[in-house]
Formats: sequence, structure tokens, C-alpha cells
Amino acid sequence: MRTHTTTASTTTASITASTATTSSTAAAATGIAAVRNLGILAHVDAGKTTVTERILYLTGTTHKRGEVHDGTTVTDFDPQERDRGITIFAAAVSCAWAGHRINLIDTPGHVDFADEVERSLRVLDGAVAVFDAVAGVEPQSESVWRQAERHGVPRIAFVNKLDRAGADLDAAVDSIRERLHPRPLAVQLPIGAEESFTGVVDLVHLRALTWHEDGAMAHGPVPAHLEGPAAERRRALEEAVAELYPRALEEFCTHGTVGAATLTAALRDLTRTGEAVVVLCGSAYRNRGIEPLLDAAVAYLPSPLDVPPTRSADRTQQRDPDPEQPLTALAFKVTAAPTGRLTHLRVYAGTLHKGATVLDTATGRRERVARILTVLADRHTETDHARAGDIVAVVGPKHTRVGATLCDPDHPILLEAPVSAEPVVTVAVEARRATDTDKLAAALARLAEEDPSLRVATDPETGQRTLSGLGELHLEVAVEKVRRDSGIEAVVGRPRVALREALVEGVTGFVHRHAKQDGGAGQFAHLVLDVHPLPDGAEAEFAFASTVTGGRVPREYVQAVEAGCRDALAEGPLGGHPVTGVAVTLTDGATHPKDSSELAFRTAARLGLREALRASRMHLLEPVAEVTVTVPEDALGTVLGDLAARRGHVRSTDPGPGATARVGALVPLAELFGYAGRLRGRTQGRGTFTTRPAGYAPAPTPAG
Ligand SMILES: Nc1nc2c(ncn2[C@@H]2O[C@H](COP(=O)(O)OP(=O)(O)OP(=O)(O)O)[C@@H](O)[C@H]2O)c(=O)[nH]1
Ligand SMILES: [Mg+2]
Repeated sequence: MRTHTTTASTTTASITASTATTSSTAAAATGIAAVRNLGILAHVDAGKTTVTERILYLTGTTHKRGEVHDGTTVTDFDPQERDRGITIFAAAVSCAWAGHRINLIDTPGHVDFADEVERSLRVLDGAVAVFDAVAGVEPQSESVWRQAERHGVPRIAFVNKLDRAGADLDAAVDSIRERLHPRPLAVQLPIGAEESFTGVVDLVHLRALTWHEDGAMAHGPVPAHLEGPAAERRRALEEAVAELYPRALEEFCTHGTVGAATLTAALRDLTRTGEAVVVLCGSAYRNRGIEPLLDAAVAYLPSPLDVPPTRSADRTQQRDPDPEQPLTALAFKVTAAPTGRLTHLRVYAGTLHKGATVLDTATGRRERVARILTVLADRHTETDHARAGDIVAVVGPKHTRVGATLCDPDHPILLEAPVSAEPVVTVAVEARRATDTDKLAAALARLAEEDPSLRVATDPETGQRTLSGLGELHLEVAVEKVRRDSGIEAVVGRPRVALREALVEGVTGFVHRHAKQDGGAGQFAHLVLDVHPLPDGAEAEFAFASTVTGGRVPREYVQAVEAGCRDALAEGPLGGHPVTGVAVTLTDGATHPKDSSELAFRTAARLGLREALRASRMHLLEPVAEVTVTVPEDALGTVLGDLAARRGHVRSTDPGPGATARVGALVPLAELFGYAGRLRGRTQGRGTFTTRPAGYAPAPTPAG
């Protein structure tokens, strides 16, 4: 049975729950200052969904603790998530804690769904990064950490699974220091270890928090045997904070110690500036450590008022998180719920009222907001309005896409849309029954609308419909979703990787003359181009410059040349793949008084660069992945041999937890299809692996 909720029960329960803690947080915060929009981020299986589930239970939002392995959690509600035991779709939930409203997004950890994380990060103000206390920082934790960093989203860390054999908080903190952030600040000390992990010493308030078997939390004095270590660590925390925070340093110098109030203020500011990362610990599965995590999220992570004002994509307009300003909202997710199309919004400014007409800035369409919903995963409660800082879903907009800005029609503004990852794997998909062909096409198109990292296209050579995405699992889940939602069976071809083309050596002074004279107005453009590879590690995929002097090519034609070059890069000479890493310089040119036009220059650039690329030395690039394989030591040889056969470059072999070895390798993505099954077979199911995209590398030249 599913849990249920009402707004009333949420509030009462949260009051009971919050009085249970002696949170020193700003319990008096009201309005927007009391809102926290948070994400839960981590490597696959670190325990994000379990943490979320416990948060919902503790805040009285649900009345039963669901488990991932039973398929009974609130946020893994999709049938495939329940069957596979992994999170696929970011799910939003909302709960109340210590007088605050927390909007929480449980994100997927698997790399194939990284785009869901990206879209979520775009609308979050803070995040809880979850780590496994045995494994420490894993590759995908590093990826999502950097993703959050790019978005300027402040984080606190939660080292989970302290109940597991081999759990080690200190080692996990060390791995955070080595791989993620130079200043992790542990604010807790575990009481007991592994099976007998029963609580934590709160180093800020120097008290013990312990949990009974049933999950109830009790406060108490620091246990006698931990007084020494607790004092030592408190001292270390004070010193680390004093180094970064002048007020703490002053207090430390005057009184020889830093009080709890100053520590709390320092930790909040250091979290928000990103100078330090607060580390907490616990065991979500055993219901231990969640109350202090919630207190820390409220105390240290920012409210919508604490983050920089929202700026338009072109940086010319700015809106503050003020309910009185013109409505400004971003659609970060679109889902086709049975009740109709749901558009998930983050409201940045203004107030959205039920029944309002809003402008979809990019398309110029007006959409009516028929209903506004507070979201609890797949359940919703209606509300009349949403204010600056809120995350809600709306029913009504019919054409709004992921990334669209919805705003007050009298005060248009366009926000920057989240960037979608480029698909790297493609399969051909065909309906099993010919009569389903059109229905399959429609279903796939709908799916691609919900998930912009999926692309549907038609192969120009075979005429087959293709589906592209971020990985094998991504595509498998998509096809399975179509089957479950609309009963259409599809036949899926072998996966292929998306190739690219790049220059090895370019050309200098390449002349192209475009002259057409077929009655009427002619076309004339004369260009001289230098074409070279961009240096390794260049941010952009294409760079354009003009060194033409004396107005020999007017400025608007130069712009047309740049556009024409971009056209040419869509299809490279080796196999029609996109071309990357190219720098083009327009060094000279000539015009004709009558026949030159922007169109003529654009066409000339497209044809000219295409020829220049044909005259250059080019090579094919294929996507590669950074693979981390964890295997029992006795299977190491087999696994290394297999990686070599897959053209893998082994970069590190380290001892892992227990009697395991951890291999880090760079492997072409094309060689990783079916690797999961192969690894299971070769290690009798004891090996596991994770991957993350590592860009493109030269591919071997195809035979013949
Ligand atoms: N021993 C132990 N197991 C835990 C703990 N927290 C979660 N787990 C288990 O770890 C597995 C993964 O947990 P999830 O909550 O699904 O992890 P996740 O991070 O949401 O995973 P993805 O969404 O697939 O990336 C499940 O079997 C959980 O029961 C914990 O504190 N201790
Ligand atoms: Mg999950």
C-alpha cells in the first residue's frame, strides 16, 4: 500500500518532529527565508532514495518507511524503478521541518540519467551529497559534485551506511579531501561502529544523539569513553573554522575556544561560499542520523533569498526572489501523468496564481495555468498560488518544453535553459507489428520531449527510425517505458556509438570563390580561409576569427561566413559525422558590387570549408568512458585481460574494500556494450563496475 499525505498532517507532524530536536536553527524564519530547495546527489546506490524516504517519514509527510528493495519508496514510484531497484527519474517531494518548507529532489545516480541531475541542479539552491561509508568518494559522486560546482550549488555531505561492515567515516572524509574539496569539516563523531553504530556525538553542541531500534532519537551527554576523542575533534573543528572565519579566530584567540553559536554561523557562511564542506554521518537504512541532517540542511544551506538574483540569459535583466516582482519561472521537467501533462516549475520571482495566463517567452505562446500542484513524487495537492522560491507543478500549458521560461506577459524575460548532454549511443527501433509504426513514432517523440537527452531521428541511409541517448541503459529504459505505457512492442537493433571527426592537420590560405550567374541576381563571394585544429582541452568546439582589413569583407558578411562554417561542421568528410575542434580564420575576401549578399557569403563559407576539410588531414573520434571495476582479487587477471581485449587502457589498479581490487581504465564506449553481463559471467557475479563519460578519443581507422 502506498503512503498518503495531507497538508494538515504534514504540518502537525513536523511540529512534533521539530520540537524533538533542539535545533538551534532559525526556527523563526518565515516566508521565503524558510524555504529550502534541495537536491540529493550521489553515486549510484549510495542511499539517496533511502535518505529521502526517511526524511519524508520523519517530517510526518508519510507514515510508513518504504524500502528500495521492496519497491515501496515514495520517490522511486515508476514501475521500472521499482523493478530495477534504481532511481531513473528525478522526483520532487515537499516536506516541513523546524518551521521550514523543504522542497527536495531525489536524483538518479546512474550516469545514463545524468541529464535528470543537470536539469534538477539548474533549479536547486543547495544539495546534500551522499557517500557510502565503505566506498568513500566514487566516480559518479565526483561527477555530480563537479556538476553542482558548475551550477554554484552549495553542498553538505552525508556519509551514509555507517552500519556496514568496513564503514569508516575518517577514510570517507579523507577521500572527500583528496578528490572533492580541500576543507571537509566533520561535525559529528560516530558512537559505535558497523553493526553497533548507535548514534553520533554532535561536535558543535557537544552532546550525544542516539537512536533506539525503533528509530526514536534521544539526546544525552557525550559517553565517557568518547569524551577525549570528542574534545580533540571539537578542537580540530574550531581550529579549521578559525583559519577560515575571522570572527571565529578572534573568539579563539580571546577565549581559547569557539562557542556553538559562532561555529554555527561560520559553518553556514562557509557552506554558502563553498569554502568548506560540512560532513555528517549516519545510516539511513537503520534510521540513524537523519534528524541532524535535516537540522544541518536548514541551518547551513541557503534559502532562495541567499542565492544571487535571477538574471536573464542575455544578462540584461534581473529579478529578485520577491513575490511582488513580475512572475519569472523556469520549466525544468515535463511529464505526461495520467491526469494530463504536468509542467514542473521553479518560481524565481513574482507569484503565480491559479487561472493565470503566462507567456512562454521562447515560443511567444500564451499558456493558461489551470491548476497548481504541490508535488509528492506521484501524488499532488492542489494549491491556489506559488510564490518566488517555490517548486511546484502546473497543469494547463500544452506546448511548454523542458527549459522554457514562463513569465508575466507584460514583463517578458528569457532565462537560460539547462544544457542537455549530447547523445552518444544510437539504436534502430522498429515496431514489432507494422500497424504500430506510427504509434511507436509518436510515443518516442513524446518521450524525447520529456527527456531532451533522448533524440529520435530517421537514418538517412536505411530509412530506419533511430533513438539516441546517453547509454545502453538509458535507451533500454526508454523502449521499455514505451512498452509499459502504450503496449507497443519494439524491436531494437544493436547499439552504435556516435562518432565525430576532427582535424589532425589543417590548411592555410585556402581560397574559395563562389560565383553563380544564372539570369536575374547572381551570387558572388570570394573567401580565403585558414583552417586549424583547436588546441587540446579547448573549451569551445569551434572558434572563428576574421583578420580581414580595409573593409574588404563587410561586417555582416563576416557574420554570414561564421554561420556558413557552422553549417559545414554539421557533416564531416569522413562519414558525415559532426566535426569538432576546428578554428577557422577568415584572412581575406572580395565582394561584387551587385551580386554579393549575406546568403552568397554563407553558402560560400559552407562549400569552402567543406572543401578545405576534404583537403585537410582528418581522423575519426569515438566516445570513451572512464571505467571503474571492482572485483575479487582472484579475478583480477581475467578482468585485466578482458579490458585489454576491449581496447581499454588500464590507468590504475588499487586495493579496494575487503579482498577486492579496483581497476580504473579508459575504454571506448563501443566496447562496453554488454560488459555488465560479461563481467558477471567472468567473476561469478562478484564484480561490479561503473562508468562515466570521458570525452572523445581517436578511433581506429576502419579496415578497407
Ligand atoms: N547497510 C545499509 N544499506 C543502505 C543504507 N542506505 C541505503 N542502503 C541500501 O543501499 C541500496 C541502495 O539504496 P538507494 O536508496 O536505492 O540508493 P540510491 O542512491 O537512491 O541509488 P540510485 O538512485 O539507483 O542511484 C538499497 O538496497 C538500500 O536499502 C544504509 O544506511 N545502510
Ligand atoms: Mg535512488
